[in-house]
Amino acid sequence: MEDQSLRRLFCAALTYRIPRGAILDCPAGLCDNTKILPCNVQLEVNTVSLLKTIDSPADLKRVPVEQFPALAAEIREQIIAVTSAVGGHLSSNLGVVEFTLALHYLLETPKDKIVWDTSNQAYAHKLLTGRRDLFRTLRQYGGVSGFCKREESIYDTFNAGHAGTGVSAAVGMAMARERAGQHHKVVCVVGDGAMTSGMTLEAMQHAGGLRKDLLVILNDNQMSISKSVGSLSAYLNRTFTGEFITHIKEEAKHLIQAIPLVGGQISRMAHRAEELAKGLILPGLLFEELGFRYVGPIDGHSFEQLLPTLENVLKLPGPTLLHVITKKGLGYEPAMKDPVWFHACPAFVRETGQPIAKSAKPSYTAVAINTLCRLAREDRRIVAITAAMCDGTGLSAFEKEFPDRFYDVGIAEQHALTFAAGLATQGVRPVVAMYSTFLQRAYDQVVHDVATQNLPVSLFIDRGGLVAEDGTTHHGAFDYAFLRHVPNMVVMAPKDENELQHMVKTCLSHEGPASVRYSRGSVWGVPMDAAPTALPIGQGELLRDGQDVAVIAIGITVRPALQAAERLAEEGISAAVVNARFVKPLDHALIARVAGRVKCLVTVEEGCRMGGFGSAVLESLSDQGIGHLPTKVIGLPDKYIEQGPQDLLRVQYGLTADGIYEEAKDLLAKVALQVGERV
Ligand SMILES: Cc1ncc(C[n+]2csc(CCOP(=O)(O)OP(=O)(O)O)c2C)c(N)n1
Repeated sequence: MEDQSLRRLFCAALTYRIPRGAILDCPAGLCDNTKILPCNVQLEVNTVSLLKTIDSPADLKRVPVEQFPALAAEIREQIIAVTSAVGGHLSSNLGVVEFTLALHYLLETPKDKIVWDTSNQAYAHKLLTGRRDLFRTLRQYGGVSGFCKREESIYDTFNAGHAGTGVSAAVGMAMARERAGQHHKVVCVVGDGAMTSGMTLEAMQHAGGLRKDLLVILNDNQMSISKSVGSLSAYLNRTFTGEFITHIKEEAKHLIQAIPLVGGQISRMAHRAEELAKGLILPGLLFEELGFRYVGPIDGHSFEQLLPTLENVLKLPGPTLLHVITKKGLGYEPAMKDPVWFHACPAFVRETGQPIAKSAKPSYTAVAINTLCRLAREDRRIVAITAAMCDGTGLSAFEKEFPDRFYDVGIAEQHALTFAAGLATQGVRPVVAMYSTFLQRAYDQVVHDVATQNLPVSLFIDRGGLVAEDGTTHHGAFDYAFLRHVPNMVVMAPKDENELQHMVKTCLSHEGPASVRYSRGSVWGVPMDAAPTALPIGQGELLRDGQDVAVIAIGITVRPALQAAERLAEEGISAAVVNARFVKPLDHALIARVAGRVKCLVTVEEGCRMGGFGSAVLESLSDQGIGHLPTKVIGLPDKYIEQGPQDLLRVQYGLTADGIYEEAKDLLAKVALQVGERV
């Protein structure tokens, strides 16, 4: 067969090995010689490769269906090899290989649209849609994104990274199709975790009312990152435990006993009840009530079930929900055993599943949550809330110690904040630990529910600033800017882990809303004070005095600011360094005092420049009549920041000691020039 010989041609044994610290060309041509693989990993491609024959979904259609299991195995192999080298969302991706193949086999993409909710599970999709050879650059600077990106491929229909946006986007695409009089399919794949998010439910009920053709595939692996929580996931889970089915059978048995002599008929009823319980009542009823035709559940790893079912449901008119059961981590033993760790894991040793690099120092996350636990031991009013990020936010430690004071609300950031506000009205001291990027979704709840009422809700903003490989959708770039203008809000960021423990205490001692923002990664390793102490609200600290230039820094940027000042001092330039501690309330008096002594100012923040900390300093200078002082604001520019190692991105955006030093020198040179011109 021609196909086969073609395949054999492609299947020349190919093994590429990438040595430790290999220097490879940046795949996107964005930079020269980027070090893109951090460790000694061997990427072995199957010697007989089906995958190598697939450059687009059109090629997949030529693969005989009997070979799909072999192809699925090869895709898994690739995903495991690359993820073990660079980290990534392993368990979710291993769970969707079969139905990704089935979808691309049956649909006419890119004419037909697949929307991947969150899109952390789109690796197989990427491998099948022309990104196979670049896949080894996954999540690296200039490389393939770990999420869907329209700018990366025409097969990526919608950019994502945050959960719960998929169905909304798909409904929009379906309505655009109707408006244009077109007839292609629109399919959205959404996980059972994301299904519980408010946005998904809003979109489902909208779609149900519109009654236009749309297929939603519920990828039910019974896991969000951790175990799915809440009544909806309990509703879905009952299918598997069989509890509900057993209950129905029991009821039917009672019925038989209650009505003698009609056993045959009743046993048929019992059977029907079981059928209903399996196929319609449970879990379909909820979706049917939302206006969706419910089909399933089916085995998401069985091509025998997937292919005919999908083929049929794709022909059904109106909104349809296909319920597919999958197993997270399938095909890699360690990921099956620990799907939570492998949900989004760093590079690991393939043979053992152990992380390649372990930091000897704790993370900022751990310091914040350890301090919280310490304070919670003394104050019974303290409770902690996460929105489906129990491990990521470190709150698993709090849950372990205080299980009845811990709430995982699911992927429901908006609810998390208003829930906290409700608790706070009743004298409880809630702490919401959330990544900066996900807090964006709860902006109105901070403004409207927490801050208007000046409620003592503490926000522990994790992953503030650059987060590295997750890239654009996950950098915590905006929190300073979107919190500092909220009345009543206290906005803090510590210079180191010792100050972090004090800020945790400050948050919990403050009788109003307060936030503390910390970075992803390991702490500096400074000595820790014996006990956390509340800081005076709105008081910064002058770390070093100077007469030429003052660097006013916040959070993680204070240390490089100090290093820059040392370098400047070596050249005879006297630089003051202020640790602002508070973005709000700002220490206006300290800023004025320092500004009065120097020729120019530099502000530094690992956040967006527009409206952020530097803007706050400029406003303060202006308000105090010293707006004429030449000032340079260092921070993230007005664009979405790409993926890449934190260190590399910090260099790129001038957030290192060198970057601050250069800007200070540059500004001083400009000032000198102006003075010279005036003279
Ligand atoms: C708004 C938002 N909150 C939290 C997250 C973090 N997060 C990423 S994937 C995920 C779990 C998604 O679970 P599910 O939808 O079931 O998909 P699975 O990964 O299990 O396939 C979470 C909570 C996110 N991406 N977006």
